[in-house]
Amino acid sequence: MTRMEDWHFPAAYDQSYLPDPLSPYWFPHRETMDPEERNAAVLERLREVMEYAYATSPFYRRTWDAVDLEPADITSFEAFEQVPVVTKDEMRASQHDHPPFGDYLCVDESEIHHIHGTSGTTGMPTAFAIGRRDWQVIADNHARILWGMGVRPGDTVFVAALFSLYLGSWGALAGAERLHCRSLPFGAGAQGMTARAVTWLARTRPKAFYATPSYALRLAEVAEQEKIDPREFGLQVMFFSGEPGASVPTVRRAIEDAFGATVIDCGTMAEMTPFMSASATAGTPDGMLLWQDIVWHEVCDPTTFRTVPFGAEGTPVYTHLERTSQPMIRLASNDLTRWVMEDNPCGRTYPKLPDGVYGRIDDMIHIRGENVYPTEVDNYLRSVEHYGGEHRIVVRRTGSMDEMIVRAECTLADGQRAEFERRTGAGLQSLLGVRVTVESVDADTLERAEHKSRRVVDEREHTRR
Ligand code: 8LE
Repeated sequence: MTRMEDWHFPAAYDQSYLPDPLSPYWFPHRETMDPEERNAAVLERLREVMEYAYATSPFYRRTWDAVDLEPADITSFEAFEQVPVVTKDEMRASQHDHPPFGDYLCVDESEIHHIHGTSGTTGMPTAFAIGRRDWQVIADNHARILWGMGVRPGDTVFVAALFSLYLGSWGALAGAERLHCRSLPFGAGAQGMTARAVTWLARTRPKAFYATPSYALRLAEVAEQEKIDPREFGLQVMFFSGEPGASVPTVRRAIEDAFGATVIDCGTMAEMTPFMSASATAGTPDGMLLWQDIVWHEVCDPTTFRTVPFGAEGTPVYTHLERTSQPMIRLASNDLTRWVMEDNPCGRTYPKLPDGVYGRIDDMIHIRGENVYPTEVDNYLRSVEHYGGEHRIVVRRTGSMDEMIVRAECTLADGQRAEFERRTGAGLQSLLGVRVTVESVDADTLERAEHKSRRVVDEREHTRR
């Protein structure tokens, strides 16, 4: 085995390194090696990361002592799958008892370089503390993944996401900077900013663009209102994280058609930064590859947290291989996906999520014995003629019956919508297996998301978990 490029724990990358300009890979060996050989190296690394966490974190020590587990026991992936998963509630409890960063910080507070967090709109926010050296490693990892998307030194990268507690924008920026790009940290979310983004995109004609998928669609609408064709921005690569969309077929097509660019899906969770470790590439633009030598991604049964076979559906569970500050070891995502192992056209030997991450387990709507993913409704509506681009899903109980109402924007005049409502309702019903009442509203009347969309209004809250 040739040595895996810069494979150490703690990780440290040569800050002057850039690949051969003609190589599609940042680290040719790490990316294309025999996956069994890579897995063997990862298994050793998992033990190393666990030894580090056991020595530096009362949180992990407590959790593992309780089940009689020691890092040295991790001699197989089967053993690793028995390591208890970490939940968001446990992290919140740890931060409550050991404010502000919890007793899984693992580095001295003087090492902290950035503090981020959850938006905290529901419940207590979680604080993310990232060490100085880790930040550099994150930048290296993201630069490597951006290289895989076809972004090169000197390219302009336009970041159109919130610069605040949200890690998405900062992570994309750190990668672009390390890749020696021209970074344009435009941001998002302030009054009038979307119209200004249109102006700046038209003036600077960036090669690459980062946002949430919802926001890209919003931007396309605003550009059209400003009488500018988004194709004039000249974007070539648009990469997205934060929510399902880039792998939802009709959403992906709508973005591709509006901007004329390649759409790349990426993203795990903010806690898992380098969150771009699940990402498509220029040569394999569909779905997301799991860059297993950066973060170890498992797709697991959501009750036993054992991995499911390739081909099956499950929930992602993530483990950092290179973080020393707040390393996550088997973090449960509560998301849903399906994974496969096949030959990737780009030559990388990573497993793949062919349909991306299609939703969160707790966002799934349980109605009359059926499970409905909000993304299925989104995907369907975008294929319907005269759909106005935004909708809400309302679930309510009338008497003993649950009913689902889809409030959908329609571009037809008021008197001509009965057929749209009937046809769309019938289409949704045959797709989802539940009766759906469609109520149309005027186009451009429902609020658009500047960050992540929240379209479900469940009025039966007591029946949800
Ligand atoms: C489907 C990954 C990042 C920084 O962009 C982010 O949004 O992190 P955050 O705020 O911790 O939210 C993580 C959750 O967003 C995931 O658990 C998943 O439900 C959703 N998510 C993020 N990226 C994607 C995604 N869902 N596809 C994605 N590409």
